[in-house]
Amino acid sequence: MQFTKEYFIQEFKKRLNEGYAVDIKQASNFELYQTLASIVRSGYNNAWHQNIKNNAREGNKQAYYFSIEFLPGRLLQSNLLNMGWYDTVISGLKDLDIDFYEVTEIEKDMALGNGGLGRLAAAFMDALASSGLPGNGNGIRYKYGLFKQKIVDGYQVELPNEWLNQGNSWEVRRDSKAVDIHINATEVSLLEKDGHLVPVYHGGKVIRAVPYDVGVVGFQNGCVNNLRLWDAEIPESEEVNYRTLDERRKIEDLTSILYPDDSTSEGRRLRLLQEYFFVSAGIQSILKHHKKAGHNLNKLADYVAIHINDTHPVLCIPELMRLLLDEEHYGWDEAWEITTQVMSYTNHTLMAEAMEKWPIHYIQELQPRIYQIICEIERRYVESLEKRGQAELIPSTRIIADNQIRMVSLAIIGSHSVNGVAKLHTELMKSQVLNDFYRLFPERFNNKTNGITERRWLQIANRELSKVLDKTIGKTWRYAADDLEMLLKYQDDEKVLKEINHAKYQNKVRLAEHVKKSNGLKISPDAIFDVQIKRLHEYKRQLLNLLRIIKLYQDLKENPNLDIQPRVFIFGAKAAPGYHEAKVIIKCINEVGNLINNDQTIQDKLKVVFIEDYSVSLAELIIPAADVSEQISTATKEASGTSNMKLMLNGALTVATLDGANIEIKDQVGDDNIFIFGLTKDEVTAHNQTQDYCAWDYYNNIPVIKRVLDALIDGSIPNIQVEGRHVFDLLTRFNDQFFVLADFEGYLAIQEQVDQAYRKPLAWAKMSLINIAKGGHFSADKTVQRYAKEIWHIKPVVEKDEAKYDSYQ
Ligand code: CJB
Repeated sequence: MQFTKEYFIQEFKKRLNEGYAVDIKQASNFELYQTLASIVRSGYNNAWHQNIKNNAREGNKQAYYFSIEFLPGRLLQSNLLNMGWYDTVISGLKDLDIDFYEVTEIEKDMALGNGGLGRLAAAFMDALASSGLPGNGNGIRYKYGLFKQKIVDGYQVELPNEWLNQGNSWEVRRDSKAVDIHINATEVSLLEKDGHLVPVYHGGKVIRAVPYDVGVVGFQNGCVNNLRLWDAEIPESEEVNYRTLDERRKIEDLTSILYPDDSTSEGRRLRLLQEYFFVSAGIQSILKHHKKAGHNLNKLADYVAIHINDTHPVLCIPELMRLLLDEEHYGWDEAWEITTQVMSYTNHTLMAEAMEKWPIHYIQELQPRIYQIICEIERRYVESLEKRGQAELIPSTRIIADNQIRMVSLAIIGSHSVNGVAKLHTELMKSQVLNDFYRLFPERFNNKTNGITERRWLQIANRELSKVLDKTIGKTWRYAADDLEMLLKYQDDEKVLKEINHAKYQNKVRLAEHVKKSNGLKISPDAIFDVQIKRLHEYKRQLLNLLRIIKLYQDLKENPNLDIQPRVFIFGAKAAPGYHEAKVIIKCINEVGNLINNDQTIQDKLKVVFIEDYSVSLAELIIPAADVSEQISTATKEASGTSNMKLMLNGALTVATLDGANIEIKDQVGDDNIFIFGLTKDEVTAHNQTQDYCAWDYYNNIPVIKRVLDALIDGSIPNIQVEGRHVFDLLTRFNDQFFVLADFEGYLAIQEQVDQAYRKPLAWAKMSLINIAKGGHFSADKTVQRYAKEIWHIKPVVEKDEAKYDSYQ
């Protein structure tokens, strides 16, 4: 049946009455939201079901993306858009006198991730379905999502984010697909059974993993994939082994928190258990499915590709080996062949401290059989290098060293593909950090530059600009992001440029209204909106931005008539709860903001806004309103970045170091349409090699640096006695690990160029237009299509066919 407005209205009224026994006028936004979500779900359930059946019937090879984080944000609008129902629903609700956008605000963000890594995983889910590719997610259904951030007296305070309190409209619990996982055995012995030696676990306990599936709706193609998130429960048969509340709570804890406190050994063990839990559950369920479809496990790689997103799911490798060896009785060589054909791995960071290493005894305690298998992988690996005459590469690449398991080594040794997430990142992987592996397995290494979903970031988040695009270049860009390039023809068209500026202005007004409500601060949409939104990390250098703000403030105090473009500095950032330095920086940003925002003498030329509780939904509000995008990490440190792509797509101009995907953005838009500064990767590498960097020299010899740094400790910024000193020490006594001072003058100079450029609205709009036009280059659809073709070898199973979601029951 055709999904018409009349049909929708009738169905909406009916379901609202059935579900809540209320009239529209009395219904709460929550009731309206639930009713709407139920209609949307019914609209894609059939396609979802058919998709699962088709894949099984046709024996389509499927990819399984294993990730400890998924950060989809809200799903109502994107599902509606992808189903092609968006306009019909908005118009229907309008007839019912319901404000659609107000209703969407009720939905809690699905925030099962910290930042870029989790958001990328969610973007890939959307892009896979939208490309008609059979690709599924496998992760954890955390009871508490990423913590809720409050700013109290300038400090970050973390509160639990109980996102499931009112249920999750998009999930379906699938009891029949539950699997059991044995952990904490004290001993493994071998027993003969049916002619095979079978390991028997002594001691320990069994946990039940219950999947909650979320349908991932493709863009107007009828393809609905599966995001499977696992919850931990106590199996009935095991109840007696969990007698105390404490023992029961341990199982609840397993899937409670996204990132357990890793400053304690208990927290670290819990994290490892989480990793094994979702890996084992996922692999067991894949094998079950494969066998149920009647396929032979020898042919697993013809039907299944398993992707290891960063090192957190690396236990996939020994777990698949375990199941093939112990349950399916394969010999080692065959099992290893199958495993390496199936597994592929993405590296997302080269920061040494982020490379997971687990103490041997943690893994032994968790699952002694897994430890045995890792030891055997290691033994055979070392032996193979000795045989190949490459024994010199053993120490740097082996899996077990210093009583620790190096997860990166296990990932690379056990996978057929290893990729980085931007050209520079992959080059650094190959030439520096993982060079010894590259020498051993050059054919495994490849690059897959990250991507973003234009649908969410442009079509949904930036309706003003979308309208301008529709009017100017037609609507094909909504289906094929590369068509945004058609905009280039209009780069000198004054009318179009003015419309782009006007759309931006409207988005700025919207953000300003939010800031008034959330921060009680009035900001002018005429000022430059200068945005830095990302996790708070020293290498991302929010501090560099802050030092410049202090410098501008000092200049204005000296000369209140200084001719600068008014600027609003907008930050959104969460610090890891245990990352002290990052929290200190948040405090400093907020106190500098307090000082500046309350100083009448600078005539509103500067404002500093820290938007608390940064999230995907807030990003949807902030990004369309940004004029300037701050991508200022120390070269070599940011693997890729993805906010850089979202911001350019929305017409913000990028101030960037030559790091991560900034380089590819520059290659796309050209040197004239981006503001580049700072040390290059070679300069950073040279400093690191020669250890010649001396931060004190910058402090002592460059007056502007001395003046700014002194402000941190001389009381001129109130309320940061401790934190200001801490930051001062980081930048001087601890020798400024991220070269903030080395890049400071270059940063000031480039920002001066930004200031000048903003004075010419049409020239600015032209640069903005070029960025928008080139934004399609970073479509996640294209990225996953490359993964599909070059790594997973999966093919589209659904072609574009808008009618499919219209078969509404
Ligand atoms: N990244 O968000 C995370 N978490 C990690 O633990 C490691 C890396 C980020 O991944 C993004 C997606 O690939 C990258 O764009 C970003 O540069 C990286 O920091």
